[in-house]
Amino acid sequence: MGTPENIIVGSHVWIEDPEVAWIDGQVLKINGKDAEIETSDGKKVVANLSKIFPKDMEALPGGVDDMTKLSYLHEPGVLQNLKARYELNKIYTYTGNVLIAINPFQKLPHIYGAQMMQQYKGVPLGELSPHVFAIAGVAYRAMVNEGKSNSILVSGESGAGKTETTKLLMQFLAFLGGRAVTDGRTVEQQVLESNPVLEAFGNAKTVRNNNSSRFGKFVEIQFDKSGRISGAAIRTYLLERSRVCQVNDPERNYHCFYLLCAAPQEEIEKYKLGNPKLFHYLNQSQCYELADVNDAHEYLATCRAMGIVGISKKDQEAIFRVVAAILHLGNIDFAKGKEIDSSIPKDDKAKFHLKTAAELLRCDADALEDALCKRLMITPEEVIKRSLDPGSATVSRDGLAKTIYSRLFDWLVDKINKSIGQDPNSKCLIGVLDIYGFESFKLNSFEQFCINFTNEKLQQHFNQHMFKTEQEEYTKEQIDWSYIEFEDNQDVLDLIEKKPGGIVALLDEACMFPKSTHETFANKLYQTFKYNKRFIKPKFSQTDFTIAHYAGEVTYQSDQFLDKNKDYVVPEHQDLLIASKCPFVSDLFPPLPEETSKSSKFSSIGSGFKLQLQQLMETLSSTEPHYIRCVKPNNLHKPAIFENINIRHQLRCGGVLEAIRISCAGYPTRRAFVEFANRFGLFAPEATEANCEEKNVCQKILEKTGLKGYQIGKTKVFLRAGQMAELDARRAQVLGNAAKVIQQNIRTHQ
Ligand code: AD9
Ligand code: MG
Repeated sequence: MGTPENIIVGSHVWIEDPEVAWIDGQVLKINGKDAEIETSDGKKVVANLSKIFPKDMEALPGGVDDMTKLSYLHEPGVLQNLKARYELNKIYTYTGNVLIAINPFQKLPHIYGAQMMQQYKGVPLGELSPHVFAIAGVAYRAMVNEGKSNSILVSGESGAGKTETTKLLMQFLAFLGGRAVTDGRTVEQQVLESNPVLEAFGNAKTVRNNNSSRFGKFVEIQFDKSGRISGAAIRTYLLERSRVCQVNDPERNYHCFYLLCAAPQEEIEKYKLGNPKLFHYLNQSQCYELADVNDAHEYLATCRAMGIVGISKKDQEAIFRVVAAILHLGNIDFAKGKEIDSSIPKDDKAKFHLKTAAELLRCDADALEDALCKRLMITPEEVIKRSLDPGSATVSRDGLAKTIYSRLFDWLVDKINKSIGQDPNSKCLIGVLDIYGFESFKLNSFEQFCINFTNEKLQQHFNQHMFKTEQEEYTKEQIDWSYIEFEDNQDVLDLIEKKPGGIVALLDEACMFPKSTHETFANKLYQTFKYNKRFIKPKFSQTDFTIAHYAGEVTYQSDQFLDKNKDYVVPEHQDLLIASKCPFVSDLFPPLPEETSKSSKFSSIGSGFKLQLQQLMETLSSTEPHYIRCVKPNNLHKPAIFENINIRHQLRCGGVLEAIRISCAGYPTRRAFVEFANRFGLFAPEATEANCEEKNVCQKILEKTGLKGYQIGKTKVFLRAGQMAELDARRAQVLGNAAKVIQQNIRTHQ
């Protein structure tokens, strides 16, 4: 992307800066490959010419609404443009067909209301300011006109605004494809109301986002022949299970626990609840309330939304009974029993919660105690009841809580799907994907591994698609093109998912082998991938491993990988809940098929997830994709703060810059003939004066400049990376010379 040959003394340029990512300045001197630059904050710095980018001195103060309109398409230019727009509350910008959305962290009702929806209805992309509605509109029209399914992929890091964006997309699609009826439960209303229900049970406050989705979601909206919404299907991915039992300050558990504790008094008494501070699963963190959220109000709103998506009052009661039971489970503490290595409920308080949990789950209290404190050992000779020590009983208790909660979540998704209903005759759908972005924390475990695996998959899809549309534009303009190289991440995907021999497969193997530990697993990885350039063994660890992802290196701690990969319900827990007198509870635990319960055939979260992803990718590849990249402008969650370094990192991770690079490998700058002729007409005044056709004027100009490699299409000039900068430099020179001549003339005449 660099164009050092165009940089001369006096050029305005961008250079890298540790604080603001890129700073502008002016070249004072050039010594060989280095340039001395005076930056706009008054410093003098020396930088290699290859690290300097030309600055567009004619950039519009309010920025351009599409990055491809930038004269210089490079990282500092992109960042500058986004910043200029964000300062004016213009949070949306296109990069070709990709929409970049920067979280405003404030309500901007004027850009979303009914009036806006009306405005964006039926308007082609690019006619109005960039907007999520415009993207949804394009997808909808493409579907109606071409009869082809479309998808909208929303990505970005936690708190970047994916879920809010998804909801806006769904609102607009419901507006376009809804029926005029407002009473009763229409399909589109149910689709929209599924959001608050899933958020109550699948979202939680984290340090990154007060309403963080702890699961991935793909909503498939089906349409009939006339473009009306006729059905929908929601698929969810990998709910974070550990949060049910373990919450770090200042985060919270899932919203549903707190809103239930704020329910009307009658319910509180029925479920024997009270202040959330009383419950171990909630009081590990000191955060109980959310700013601007009233849990009592949320309880009622959630019940209302549940009603709309078709969950009966009776089922609602059962759902909350199970949620309350989980809170009581968490308060069953254990102490040492009489026998060695055995455990019993610690005190009267623990006994009370055990009894209450059993009552709420409609199962026998003694059976619950047994299921938590004992295990059956089946040997060829006999069945032995073995006791668990207090530590193991606690693990058993938490395991039960997590299993019940994740089954409850799956039940909700299933119920919503059944009640909205699928349209078997629908040929077209619009899929909306709201899935976790790339994650790299101080400590990274199995969850991050799966999340980053997802992102590798989506990145590959994105690259391939961007590349394809690039080529299509060239074909449309009838210009010659050759194959563009771009960095493929197939090698990372192979490392993770190849069968046999990829990390997921090796993890499964380790899980099936009883003597495995995370040390043996890590060792196996080190041996297998010794020469893999995407795999690194960190110097100072015997169990961590690093993957060189497309978005950067991430080091994973392997210690919980084996446990977290096991999708295993303890048979004692299964038996306990199947026996529940409440059909809702027993239905959460359908009996296992005979074979699987006997043979110890192991079911793996990693492989299951891999399969789900594979299906998702198949669905996506049968659709025309549209991309929205959400960006989080700062970590303070405050409006009007644009942190350059932070944003640059996200643009790099989201592949936005890679897409730009792909486009730079071809003909990144396109200019309509008129525009080009106006800007550079001064190189070929005779052609401009002769009133030639615009295309011919452009041709003349380009011939005169002696540039190589450009192309002239049907309506646009296509320039190679750096050529625009070169033309501008020459233009500045011509204009400068002209100015000098004028000045001299003025002087000689004085
Ligand atoms: V996570 O990966 O689920 O943790 P998301 O989904 O990317 O994350 P979310 O959509 O929940 O982020 O947005 C975070 C917060 O930013 C919201 O709760 C809003 O307060 C705020 N936000 C996001 N988008 C908008 C918007 N278009 N207008 C106003 C917004 N506020
Ligand atoms: Mg979200």
